Amino acid sequence: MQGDYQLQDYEKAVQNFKWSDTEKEFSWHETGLMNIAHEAIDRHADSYRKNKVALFYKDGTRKEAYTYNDMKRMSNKAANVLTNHSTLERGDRIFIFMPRSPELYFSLLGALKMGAIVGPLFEAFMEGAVYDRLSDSEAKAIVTTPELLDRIPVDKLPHLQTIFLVGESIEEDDKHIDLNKHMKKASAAFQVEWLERESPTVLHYTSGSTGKPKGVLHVQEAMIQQFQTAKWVLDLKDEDVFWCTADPGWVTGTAYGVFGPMLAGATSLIVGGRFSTDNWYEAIQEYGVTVWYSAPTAFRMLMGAGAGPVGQYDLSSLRHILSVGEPLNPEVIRWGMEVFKLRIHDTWWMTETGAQTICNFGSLPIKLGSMGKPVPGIEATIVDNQGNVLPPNRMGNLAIKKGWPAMMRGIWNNEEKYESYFMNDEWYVSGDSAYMDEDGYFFFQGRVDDVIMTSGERVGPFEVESKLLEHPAIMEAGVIGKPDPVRGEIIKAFVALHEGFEPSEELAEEIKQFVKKELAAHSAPKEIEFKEKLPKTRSGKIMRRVLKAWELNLPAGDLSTMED
Ligand code: 6R9
Repeated sequence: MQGDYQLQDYEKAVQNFKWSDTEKEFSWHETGLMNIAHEAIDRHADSYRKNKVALFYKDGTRKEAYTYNDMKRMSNKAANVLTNHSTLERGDRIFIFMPRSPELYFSLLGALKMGAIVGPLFEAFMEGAVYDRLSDSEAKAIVTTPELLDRIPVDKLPHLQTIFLVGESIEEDDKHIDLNKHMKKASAAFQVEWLERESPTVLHYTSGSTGKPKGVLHVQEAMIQQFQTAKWVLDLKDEDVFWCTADPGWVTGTAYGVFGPMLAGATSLIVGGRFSTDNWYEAIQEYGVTVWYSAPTAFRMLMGAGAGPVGQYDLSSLRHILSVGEPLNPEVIRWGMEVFKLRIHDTWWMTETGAQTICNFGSLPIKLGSMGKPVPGIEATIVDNQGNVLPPNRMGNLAIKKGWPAMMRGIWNNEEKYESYFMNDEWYVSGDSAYMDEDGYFFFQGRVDDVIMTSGERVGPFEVESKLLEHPAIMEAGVIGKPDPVRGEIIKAFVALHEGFEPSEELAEEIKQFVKKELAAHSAPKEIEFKEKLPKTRSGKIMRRVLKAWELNLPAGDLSTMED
C-alpha cells in the first residue's frame, strides 16, 4: 500500500488505506520514538538526498540554497545555541517572531530537535497580540530581530527569560543572545531528543469569531498525514521544486511550508518580502517552480494585474497548482486555466485539522465550486446541530470523525474550549457550513455564523461573492446579512473596484442586476457599498465579521490577525 503515492485509484484507497501504512515510511515505525525535525531533515541528509537542495531562499537582498545536509548542520547549530544559551528544556515554549529568512527555518527545526514546543508568530503582529500569545503559553524564549524587539513587552512577561536576536551588531547581555554569532562557533552535531507520538511540536494561535486567540496544539504524529498529503495532494516527487507562499506564522506555512515537503524529501522555495506580481512570476521562472500552493486572494491579485505581466515570464515549468484558505471562486479557476493552462486544485482544512482533509486530487474529476473529497483515511460528513448525519445536498455543519493523525490535541490552557469542538465525542465540528452532493463532493457555504437568511432563503455569502467577482468592475467583494424587519436579513455587499472604475449609483444598480440575472433574485444584494479595500486577515480571508461590525456599529472584536 505504501508507495501508492499518486493515488491512482481513489475509491480503492478509501476502502483499503490505513494511516499505519504510512508510518512504514519512517524508522520510528520500529523504534516507537521519533522527532519530526529528524524525519524532515536528518533522515534525508543521511540518504541519497544528502546533496539535494532542501531550501532555496530569495528576497530583495539574499539568494541562498541549502542542501539537506546543510539544513541538518544549520538546524543542529541552532539547537546547540538554543540549548546552551537558555534554560529551555523539552516541552518548553519558544516563539519565533521574524520575517521569513533561512534563520527562521534553522531555529524552528533546531527548536524541534531539542524537543521544545514552537510558537510561530507572524512578523506583523503588534505588541498586544505578541503579549497575548506569549503570556498565555508562558513562553520561556523567543527568536526575533532587533527591529521587532520593541513589540515584545518583556517587563510584563515574567516567564520570558531569553531573547535570541538575528541581525547585525547585536549587543548581548544576560537576556539577549546573538544567534548568528553563536551559531558560527557552535558544533554542527546535535543529539536529537527522541519523543513519542503524542509529544507536542507546534502551537499555532488562531482567532475565532469571539474571545482571545486560542493556542492550537499539534503533536509529532501529525507528520504521518503531512507526509501522505504532500504525496497525494501536492503530488510531490523527487524532481519537483515546490513553492508554498504562506508564512510559517500560519498553519499552511508550517504544515506545507516546512513539514510536508521536507518529510517528502522535496526541494522547497521560500520567497521573502512582500507580494508583487513581478517578483512572484519571476520566482516561478527563475527557480522553475513545478508545484505551487497559494491562496485565492493572491490569485485574484495576480488576476487583477492582467495578462500583461504573464506574457513577460516563462511559467511553463508549472505542472500543479493548489489553493487553500478561502473559497476558490470558479472565476479564479477559469483564469488559471487560461493563464497557466492548468486547473487550480482546491484544498480545505484548518489550523485545528493540522493537515489537508478535503481536497481535489489529480485522479478525481474536478467539480467547479467544490473543495473536493476527503483524503483517504479521513471521514467527513455534514451534521445538524444535534450531531445527526444529514443526507446529501443538505446544508449543515462540516464535521470530521475524531482521531485523524494531524488533529489538534488541545487548546493551550483551555480544556473546556477543546472539548467544545467535539460533538457526542464522535465528530469534530469545524464551524464551516457546507453540503455534500450525491457523489461525495463537498461544497463550502461559509462560516456557520456567516450564513444569510433572507426571506426564508438560505444564502451562502461565498456564492454571492463569487458572482460579484465575475463582474468586470469588481476586484474584491464581501457579503453579509444585514438585519431587516421584513426579510429577516437582506444581502449587503461591500466591493472594491479595479483600477479605472469609479463608484456610482449606476454601477451599483448594474451590479445588482448582474447578480440577479446570473444567480438568483433572492441572492442579489439589496445594498452595495463601495470601499477602497476590504478588511482581510493576513492570510487573505475577507473578515465578514468586521464588515458586519461596521454595518451595525458594533465593536469588531479581536483584530490581531487583520492586515494593516
Ligand atoms: C488552512 C487554513 C481555516 C478556515 C476554514 C474555512 C477557510 C480554508 C478553504 C476555506 C473555503 C477552502 N478555508 N480552506 N474555505 N474553501 N478550500 O486556512 O487554516 O487559517 O485555520 O483557516 O479557512 O473557513 O474554517 P485557518
